[in-house]
Amino acid sequence: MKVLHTADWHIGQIFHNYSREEEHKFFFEQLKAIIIKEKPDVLVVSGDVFHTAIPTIVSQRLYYNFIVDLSRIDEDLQIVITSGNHDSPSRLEAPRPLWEAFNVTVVGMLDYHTDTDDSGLMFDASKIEVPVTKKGKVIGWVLAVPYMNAGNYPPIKDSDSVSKRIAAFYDSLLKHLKNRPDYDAGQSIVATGHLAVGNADIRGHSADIIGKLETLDIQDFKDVKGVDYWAFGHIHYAQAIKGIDNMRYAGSPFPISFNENYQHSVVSVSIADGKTETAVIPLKTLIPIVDFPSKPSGYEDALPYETVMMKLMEIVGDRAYVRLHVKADRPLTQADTMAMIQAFDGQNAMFCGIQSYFPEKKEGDDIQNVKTLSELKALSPFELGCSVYQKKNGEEMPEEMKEMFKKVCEEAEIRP
Ligand SMILES: [Mn+2]
Repeated sequence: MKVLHTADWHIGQIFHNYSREEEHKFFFEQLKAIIIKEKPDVLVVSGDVFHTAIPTIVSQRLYYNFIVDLSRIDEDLQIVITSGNHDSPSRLEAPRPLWEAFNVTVVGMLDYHTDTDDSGLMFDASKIEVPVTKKGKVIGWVLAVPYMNAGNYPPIKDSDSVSKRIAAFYDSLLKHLKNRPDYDAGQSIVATGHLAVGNADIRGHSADIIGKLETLDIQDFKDVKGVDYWAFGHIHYAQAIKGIDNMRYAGSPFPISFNENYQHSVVSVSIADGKTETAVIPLKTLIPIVDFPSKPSGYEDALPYETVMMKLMEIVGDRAYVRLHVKADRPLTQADTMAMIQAFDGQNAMFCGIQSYFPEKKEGDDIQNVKTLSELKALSPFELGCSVYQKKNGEEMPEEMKEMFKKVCEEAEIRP
């Protein structure tokens, strides 16, 4: 069985006020060419089809046109799409009966029972068991598992660990599949998921997102046997997971954030005679993301405003998303910021914000030495003001300003 694995499309994303429509079209053209060349039996899309739960009509049109187009270039191609945390499960799944006519299976959510069924499960497992057929014969299965909230994985005895519950859930799916009369051991099994594996390389995800990821422990997955390929989505950096054979994140098809400045790809998977081979197929990025002049490690190697401004003129003609990095050796005025934004006017480069780098806090800064509330209260407004100035600007308040500030403080204190 041959599988093409992709994920995290994020159709409809607005990136710093810019639409990604053209980039999605560019990716779809590449994906189409890859499918024509690779001839997979099934295309697996592991969640985050759309960027938002209520995609615009433009985004939906883009998606529908592309999937219909794909199903027409190859009548034998099956497509399996599952929801991610960004998708609305019900909205994605609503056209499920219509999609069947195009050989497309969409799973937005599990259908839960109020009680356990004959196979001891609290949900309809058959709904997510997708047979992959070739010339009328079932050659394999996709266990199309959508994104699930941690609380929605069925509980198991003697453990509330989310990780163990996820592993037990997949195990129960495999048992259910293998009990089907139309299952035989010669068929390949692919399992999807939209989740975060604990030992994955999470570059591409900003710190605040990581905090929200429910991670699962790879040790808990070691006893889940029988899956030929794990097709995961959620983490945007394409990678194979260490410790489990053939478990991969396909990664996003192009940078969804400034943290994703790396090679993007899709995965071609061949499963035959119980052996799985994967090949990473690189994708081209239409519009590069650029940290300009470069991403400094901190205040010391950042460049001052005037230098950045001067160099900026050399690159604004190039089509790119540009985020500026400026050394805050003096506070930027509103006019400075405006001048930077205006440098992009009528140019191909797209302004995506300014990051300022302030001096490192030094030992001995007054404010740093304050440990308790009573110590803070003991500082006069003048002392406090001076230390805030020093902290922000990395140098002592100039004498002239100190005198003016002292005057203001005294005048304020005289007032009843
Ligand atoms: Mn995503």
